Amino acid sequence: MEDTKPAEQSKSALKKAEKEAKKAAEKAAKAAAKATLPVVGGKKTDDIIGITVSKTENFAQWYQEVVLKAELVEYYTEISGFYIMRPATMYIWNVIRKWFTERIDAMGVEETNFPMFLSQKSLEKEKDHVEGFAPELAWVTKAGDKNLEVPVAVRPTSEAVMYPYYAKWIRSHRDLPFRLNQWNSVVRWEAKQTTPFLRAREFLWQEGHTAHLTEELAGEEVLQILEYYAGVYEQLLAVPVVRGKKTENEKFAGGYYTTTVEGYIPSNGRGIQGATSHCLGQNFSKMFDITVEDPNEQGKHINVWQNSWGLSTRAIGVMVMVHGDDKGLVLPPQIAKIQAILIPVGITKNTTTEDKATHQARFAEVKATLKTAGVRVEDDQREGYTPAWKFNDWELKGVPLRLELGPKDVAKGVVSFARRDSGEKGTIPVEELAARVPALLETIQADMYSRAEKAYREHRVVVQAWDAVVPALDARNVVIIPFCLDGKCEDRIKELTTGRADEDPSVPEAQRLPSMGMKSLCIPFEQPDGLVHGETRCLNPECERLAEKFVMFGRSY
Ligand code: 87F
Repeated sequence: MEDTKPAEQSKSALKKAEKEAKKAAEKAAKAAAKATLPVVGGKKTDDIIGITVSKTENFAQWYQEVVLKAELVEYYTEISGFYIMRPATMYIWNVIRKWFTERIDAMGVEETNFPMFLSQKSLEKEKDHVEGFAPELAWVTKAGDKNLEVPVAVRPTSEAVMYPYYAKWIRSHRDLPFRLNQWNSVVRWEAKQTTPFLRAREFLWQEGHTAHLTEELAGEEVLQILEYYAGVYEQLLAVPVVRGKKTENEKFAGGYYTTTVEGYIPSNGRGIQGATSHCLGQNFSKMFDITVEDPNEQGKHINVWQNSWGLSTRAIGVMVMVHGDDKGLVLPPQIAKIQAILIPVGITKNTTTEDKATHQARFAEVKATLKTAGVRVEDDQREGYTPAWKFNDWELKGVPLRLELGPKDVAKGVVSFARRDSGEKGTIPVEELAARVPALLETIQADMYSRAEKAYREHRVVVQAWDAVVPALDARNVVIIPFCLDGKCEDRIKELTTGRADEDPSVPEAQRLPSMGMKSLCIPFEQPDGLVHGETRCLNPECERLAEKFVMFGRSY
């Protein structure tokens, strides 16, 4: 090959690359064929329109079917662990983005966009905390057919990308607070099983990175942001969360302390981290040399106090898991692109032309009235589908309110409705629509939150006897226990609660509860009564220490 001309050489390289690409594509297609949903009753479940398993019977498959069939995501079968976010998802994400942006704007946070690649060198700066995450880094090693002189990593988070520039831009205490936020995607090459929204190899999030003069100022912001994260969950997604602080074991290793909002999935009793707001302390400002001159002492430099905070599309997955039912997705009205779907009913071949015309006119009026009232309403006048088929279709997609208008309704001057969340049905007089429908949507939002809040409250149990811990977990609870806060003790608690009961072959696999041990979810800011300092012992029977705090533990995502 030595005497082949360069042009030919690159031609053959191209051919080789093409061949390899073709092979890879064939392999991916095979994997794609396997990645479809399982077979039920001789039919592939993805050929059946509705959800084929109940949420209680097989939660994992139920979830997969809901996110696919409600058209939130599609599997990107080319590369495993990646998902396509379809418009239904992006609508929700954009509502969250708008709500959160309004609030951080008001705080003075500005929007930015940094490159998606990290150099080896900048990674080395924060070596200590990167070490643990190294297996998840994705590297680009080639451009075209040439190896890069220095490979670059795809950002898994942007501290190491951004902070060299913070060092450059932050000069004086007058530059503080310095606050930037970006909405982007990050890549973490997860080795664990991936799940749409909850654990994907690429996900959307916002990451805020700020710098302050003092610990106190940084601390205030940490809590302010945490409250907004709670707001995203509670006010938009109708999902309750517990606010708290992470233990040393569970905090972001590079930071000073981590605050978190923790959610709960009733179907399997697992806890799930909702979003985190970290105070990084001066750790990164020391690593990256981000300093300002001390306003009180000329010539003296102080390292800034930094925070970072992030909320990802995982929130959407939590919402699906909490609210969905056997018919599919159930959307809280706040985040529903279509809040009410108006469907014509009772029109048959026997309906007179005149009645049809009157119905058409009323139908259009109803829709216009609702639009004017600020309701996100659509109508479904598709030909060739029965009303019943349409009902199922919109239920699957989670539309909060179904409105039906038939000749009988027209005669009575009403519109019939059916709530997606509760199934409740009724009628609303046409002249009251503009007031009643928005009110009903608010009620739906509030009721969805209340039901989820009740489920969480009832499954968040204070446990003061060690032997009651595993049974409480098996009953799908998260537990709040007196704990010494020691990291080794926490590791031991995980070991001690890792059980085998669910490996029992006599129990059908789908019904087996997770055997995993529990980890700490957070130290709730709101502490239950009953811990006597200097008296109450740590609940771990092997632990000799006194309890410092009530800590929420659970099996978790
Ligand atoms: C995975 C690979 C490499 C989490 C990783 O939480 C690095 C990391 O640094 C990593 N997974 N983290 C911690 C992220 C901390 C922090 N960053 C800004 C956030 C919120 C947004």
